[in-house]
Amino acid sequence: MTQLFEPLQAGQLSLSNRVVMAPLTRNRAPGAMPNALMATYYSQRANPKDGAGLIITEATAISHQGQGYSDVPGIWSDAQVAAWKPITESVHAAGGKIVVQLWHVGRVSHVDLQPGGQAPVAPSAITAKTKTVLIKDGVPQFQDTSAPRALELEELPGIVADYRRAARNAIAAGFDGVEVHGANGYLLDQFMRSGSNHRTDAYGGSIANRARLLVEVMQAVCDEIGAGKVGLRLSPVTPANDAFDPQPQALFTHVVQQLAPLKLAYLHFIEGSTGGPRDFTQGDAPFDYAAMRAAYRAAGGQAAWMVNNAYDRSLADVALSEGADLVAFGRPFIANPDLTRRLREGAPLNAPDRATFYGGGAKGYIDYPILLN
Ligand code: 8OZ
Repeated sequence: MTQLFEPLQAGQLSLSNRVVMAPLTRNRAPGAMPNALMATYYSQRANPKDGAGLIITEATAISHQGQGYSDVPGIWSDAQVAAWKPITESVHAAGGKIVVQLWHVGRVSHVDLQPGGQAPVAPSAITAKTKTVLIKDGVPQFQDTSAPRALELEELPGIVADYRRAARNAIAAGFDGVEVHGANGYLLDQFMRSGSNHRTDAYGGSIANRARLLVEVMQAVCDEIGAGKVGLRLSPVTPANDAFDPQPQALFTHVVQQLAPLKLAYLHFIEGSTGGPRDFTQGDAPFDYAAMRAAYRAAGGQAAWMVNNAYDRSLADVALSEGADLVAFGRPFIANPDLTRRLREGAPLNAPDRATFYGGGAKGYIDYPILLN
């Protein structure tokens, strides 16, 4: 028997089913301002029976400095809080639950997107071998990221404070909670992994030092809004955005053990390479997700365990039977607002159109059909 369509209490989040809409960058928020099109998009996917038990928004910048792509939304200003409100209201009116993903891109940015055209910031001044998306004259273009500068030790409390403010803003905007983006080679992941962190202060070197910023951010966010409204996304072995560490098992075991006392709502793992092979490994040995979860539970961690990456119905059922609590679906939710119904009924899925993933308007965004009758 599958549990996929049964309710779950994850911290303070009361979810009507275990199908989660994964965070998906769509680049339809010019000026970093949430808008009415986004309200339609999210509320289409919020039906408690046919849609997501939980919606995680697209990655949303906690500060102007945290921006790395054209037309992604932010949640640092009062105007942005006001603009998110109709979105959370329409999701709630449809019966859904929604958390906002809090994002600082670190070095995955471009001077054109930074305040005053300055260099992006990073743990160390090492350029990421990756691309960002700049939209010029309405056309998305992949462009090399700019050379970053290393953050000063004195600047790190300000980064933590930016996460804290974003969490406070999220609650003011009507979100049910937040997910901290600790994955995919962005700032917090850059600090955790030795490929991007060559610091010699208390935030570099040992695993405990490299995990320090993430742990401080999680504590601050939990302190601000309550841990039962907080989730975290991690991607232990992804190579996304030039992320690399030779010992991911030891690193992420330490991270989850540090988080165990916090009483988070959920932990969210991208298994393998983001949007790519599930069996991708990096570092010293194949990654053992079950061992990491066992270490977290042994340390007293009670958060719901969310899994992601290339799941379908049968893989989801296996994961739930083996101890996962929630399954996040990304690309299938782009093309199927009623994904949960389709999974339940074994109905065919609409195929997503890659050409409209990043940027544009209603096309490929709010026009995917739901099943009739
Ligand atoms: C795709 C394009 C741009 C950003 C991530 C926020 O990978 C992203 C992202 C994905 O987490």
